[in-house]
Amino acid sequence: MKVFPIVTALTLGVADVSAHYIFQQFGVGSTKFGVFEHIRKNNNHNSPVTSLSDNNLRCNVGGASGASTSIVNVKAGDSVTFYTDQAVYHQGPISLYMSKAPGSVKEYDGSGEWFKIYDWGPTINGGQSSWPMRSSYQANLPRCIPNGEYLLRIQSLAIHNPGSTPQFYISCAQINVSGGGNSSPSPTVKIPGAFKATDPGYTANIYNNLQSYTVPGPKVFTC
Ligand SMILES: *[C@@H]1O[C@H](CO)[C@@H](O)[C@H](O)[C@H]1NC(C)=O
Ligand SMILES: [Cu+2]
Repeated sequence: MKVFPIVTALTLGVADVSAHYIFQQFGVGSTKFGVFEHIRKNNNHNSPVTSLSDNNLRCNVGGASGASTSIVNVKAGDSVTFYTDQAVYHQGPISLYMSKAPGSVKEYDGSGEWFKIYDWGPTINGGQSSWPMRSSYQANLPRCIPNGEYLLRIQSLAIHNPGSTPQFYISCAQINVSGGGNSSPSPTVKIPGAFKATDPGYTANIYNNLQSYTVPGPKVFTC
């Protein structure tokens, strides 16, 4: 959490206080779409989600449905990008997950199975770690996933305060995949449920001679 001095908070105005970075724009190939055009809008000023049993871990607070969020057509294998309003400034891993909607993704609450398609972890050198803190995160969708509507979820797990509860910063995009294959992506997990308080990548002290790091959650699915 970033603590603003009172004067700053008053100057910004209560309605606009947004203390944290948020993944608010989606892109496909070289096209960058509008703010919250294909990403479900949160309603919590993007304070982090911190409970490992909170359904808001799926698509953030306010993101349980996407009735007013557009769906973007993509091809399996396409390059996709999440853009933030300001660069990520808390250390920790960034991951991408997908979950296929049983019907229209606009109504899907993310209660089904999720698989992971990408991790951005640290670079570790001599006990020191550096983390991928950027304003955009680009990856390619797997080519073999079944066609259909999906939630595509990005997660920044902030572990910058060892000894304090880690924080999740999350957004979900609504995508419609075509040109895919017949794979059954695995392993799958439920969210919440995928992250445990005992995960080494959740409890790690990143400042204390870090030698290795395992990003929490399932293994990344590859075709
Ligand atoms: C998803 O893509 C398929 C194949 O292009 C198309 O037929 C269908 O209408 C699309 N669905 C939505 C919700 O855009
Ligand atoms: Cu913070």
